Amino acid sequence: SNKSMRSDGNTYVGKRFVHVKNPYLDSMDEDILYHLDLGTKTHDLPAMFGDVKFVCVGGSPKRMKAFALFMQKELRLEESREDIKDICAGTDRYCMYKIGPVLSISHGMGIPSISIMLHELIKLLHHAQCCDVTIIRIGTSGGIGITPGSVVITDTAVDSFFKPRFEQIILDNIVTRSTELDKALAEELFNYSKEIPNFPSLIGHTMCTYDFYEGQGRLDGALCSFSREKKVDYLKRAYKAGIRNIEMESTVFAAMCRLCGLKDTTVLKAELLLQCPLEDQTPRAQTKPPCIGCYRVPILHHS
Ligand code: R2B
Repeated sequence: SNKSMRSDGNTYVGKRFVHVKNPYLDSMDEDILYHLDLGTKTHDLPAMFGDVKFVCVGGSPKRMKAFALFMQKELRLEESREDIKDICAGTDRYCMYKIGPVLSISHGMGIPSISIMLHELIKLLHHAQCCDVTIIRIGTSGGIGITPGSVVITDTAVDSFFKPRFEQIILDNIVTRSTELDKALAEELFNYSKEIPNFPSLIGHTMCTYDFYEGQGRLDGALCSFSREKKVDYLKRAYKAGIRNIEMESTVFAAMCRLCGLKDTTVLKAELLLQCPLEDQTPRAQTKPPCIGCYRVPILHHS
């Protein structure tokens, strides 16, 4: 059957288009995607992006360029090597590369930064009439009670209270949105990862915080008002609640993508040692940047 039911309550038959939920957009003469340096009047978005099927997003522009080059190799599109140019070169907010049906985009650090990018990306995919799009955040995270270097495939993103929700402030209201990710996609990626030797991976909940230091129980920020014991107690409780890593974007990513009809998950390399309760965090700067290996999961079987 080409019917699929998702936890957002929608049943999809046949092609699943990316939808926007804004009644004003249709009546706008032009939609300017400010931070991507693209627009509906200045660019032929269906011609440029209509064939996109996979969108991979990650924090740093350099890493997303490296990922694009890696994809080019994997998809054997190297002959067009000189074509690897930043589509968003007119702005230094984000970078974007297109390699066949794959888009690689950077989103910066934290919820506000990824949320601006996602608004404009979702509109872009909608204007381009893309369908059946899978979006994967590939990035870095801090592991809890797992071997450093493990890749955590997120089934559910949770907030700092371990709840599967994202609280979006809209004007002066708080609107709570669900942060369930696509469980079937997480399982699929996990199964693929098992085919790769020496590739420690697991499925778990990912906690998303608003801050890298106090919000993640770190003792090495400019401010720290809690004890080591309180930190360890918090992380132990997080572990018990099924959380295996911490980062700063997954709740808004999950909330926005599911509302707009994108298949979504996050594949995050847990790069810092946070083996609660035995070890303190290793400062991020002392750990190696994620290796190209952490990209392999989403790539291998979606060519
Ligand atoms: C992971 O790494 C960044 C902080 O160092 C942040 O963007 C995140 O989620």
